[in-house]
Amino acid sequence: MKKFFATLLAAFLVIAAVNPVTVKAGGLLISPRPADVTVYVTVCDGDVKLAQTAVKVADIDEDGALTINDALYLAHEAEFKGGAAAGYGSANSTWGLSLTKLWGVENGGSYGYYVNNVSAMGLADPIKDGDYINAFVYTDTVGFSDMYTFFDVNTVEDYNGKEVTLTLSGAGYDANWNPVTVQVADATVTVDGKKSTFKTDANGKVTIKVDKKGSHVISAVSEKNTIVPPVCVISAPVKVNPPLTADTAHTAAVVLLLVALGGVGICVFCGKKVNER
Ligand SMILES: [Ca+2]
Repeated sequence: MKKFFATLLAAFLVIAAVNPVTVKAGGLLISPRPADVTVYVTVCDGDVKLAQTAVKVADIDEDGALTINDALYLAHEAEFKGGAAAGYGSANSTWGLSLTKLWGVENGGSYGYYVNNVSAMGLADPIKDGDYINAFVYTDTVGFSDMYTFFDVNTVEDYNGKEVTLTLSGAGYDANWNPVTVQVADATVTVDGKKSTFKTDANGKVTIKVDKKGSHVISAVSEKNTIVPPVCVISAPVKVNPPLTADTAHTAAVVLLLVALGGVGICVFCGKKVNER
């Protein structure tokens, strides 16, 4: 009976954990925990250092919000050799919270970061579940000619080895320095860092086909422009075991029963033989 109540309590706690509700306890209102926020962090320094790494964000800097700073810190903590202490730095400056080190590079503050391919205002910008955060080190720290580029899709799931068409765009400026999106032509697609034969056309479009199985990081390089590598991750179909139907469950139960009965039969038979000796 004790075990029954313990199981019941455990089940209740599990249900309470997955369904947080505001409850009253001793006259106090206990608010539900905020929902988990997972974002996908990409870091580039000339090439792709980190490709859409999933980061479960926590308020690391204790400013009361989940921000780009928290996500980048945690991405380094998880993936950079030596953790965030070795590879990441941010500090308050005239322009607010700013990057001082990205992927181990300290270049006096020449970094860029985008959320869902839109330039962020600052490191303290709030983020939400499912956001894609792309941070990069400027390779041209004199003219800042590095153009942020991105594909029209972040991921291609269940990739079956067939052709996929991607469009490569870049963040540019018009004559009045207003931000505009431009097509990136003549860029060579890379697969896991290696150049392919696929090139973007005048409209930034390219149709690719990857023969190798598994997941791959699709990016691009350009001989014409200095571009921040875009990232699209394609992943192979996930094998899922067929669900257990009533029929298969019934068959499995019958087989198990027969095996068990067979075992009992052998034991009885052997026991009898031993007794006969
Ligand atoms: Ca924070």
